[in-house]
Amino acid sequence: MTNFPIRLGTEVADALRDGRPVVALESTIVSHGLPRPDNLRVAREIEQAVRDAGAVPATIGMVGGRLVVGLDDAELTRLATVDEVAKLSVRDLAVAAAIGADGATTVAATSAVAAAAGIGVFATGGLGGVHREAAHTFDESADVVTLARTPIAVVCAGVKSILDVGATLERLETLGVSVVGYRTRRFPGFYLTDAGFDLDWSVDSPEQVAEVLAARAGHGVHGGGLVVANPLPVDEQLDPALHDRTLAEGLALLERDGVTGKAVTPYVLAHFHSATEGASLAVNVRIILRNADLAARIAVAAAARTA
Ligand code: PSU
Ligand code: MN
Repeated sequence: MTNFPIRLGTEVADALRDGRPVVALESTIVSHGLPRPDNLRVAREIEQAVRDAGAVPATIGMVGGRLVVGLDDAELTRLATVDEVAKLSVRDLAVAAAIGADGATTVAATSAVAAAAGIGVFATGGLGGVHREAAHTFDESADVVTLARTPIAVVCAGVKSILDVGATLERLETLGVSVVGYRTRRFPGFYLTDAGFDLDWSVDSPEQVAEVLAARAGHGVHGGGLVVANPLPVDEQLDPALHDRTLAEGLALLERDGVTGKAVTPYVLAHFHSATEGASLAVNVRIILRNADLAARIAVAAAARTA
């Protein structure tokens, strides 16, 4: 079976071999989270933000059944523009590989694949989590349970504000996922600077995050993930009134159209992007670029410790 091994992009393979900083990036944001044609441009900008901060970007996805860590530009373009790109969580990876599918990896799948490839830092927009109707629907993103067992630092602007943020934080606590605020003791709400929940811990610098990662490796106790919650500055967030209105509409449409399963998140995000006439898209892009920059600086600090 030639399809099964993970293929490392050349630049990523070289960097990992030499102990240079690498940042994993997901592809579901590109294929399902951002509207075309902005998605491809933004995917390239995210990679550039990682490079500008001194690390090598490794965008992860599946092309023709082959898992790739460090998609090249043609592969990135394919995942951004082809219609038949599956949204792949961890459970989908082997099936999609066997079938020879094209697929984009979620936070869960990207984390698992990145860790398997030896990458310790990952940047995304907002984590998946517990959905608001989860008490009835049981809809909780596999991002949560995967982070419980995957040793990776994920830089994000909290969890998506379309979710039940409090319930998600409780689940992260139960499952033993570490959560630190980056220069804040308040958990961010993705489009919004503050989701309304306190955090126990705050870190001040990329070096301090690298210190946390080194301490965990040194203790050998904790095999799970570290969430580094990086809020947008208040003056860059989506207008809270517009946010709340759009979210209420989006949730009502979800109900009306009977959307369930993995279609839920892309559906609500697409509603935001069209209903806010691009305002949420601009905010979403800023979130990802800021997280890519911070993740790269963390990877640089972590690589400097081991050099
Ligand atoms: N963050 C974004 N945009 C996205 C996502 C996260 O800014 O599109 C994606 C991630 O890939 C995340 C997924 O893992 O949404 C969560 O989907 P679900 O709720 O079906 O697990
Ligand atoms: Mn779900």
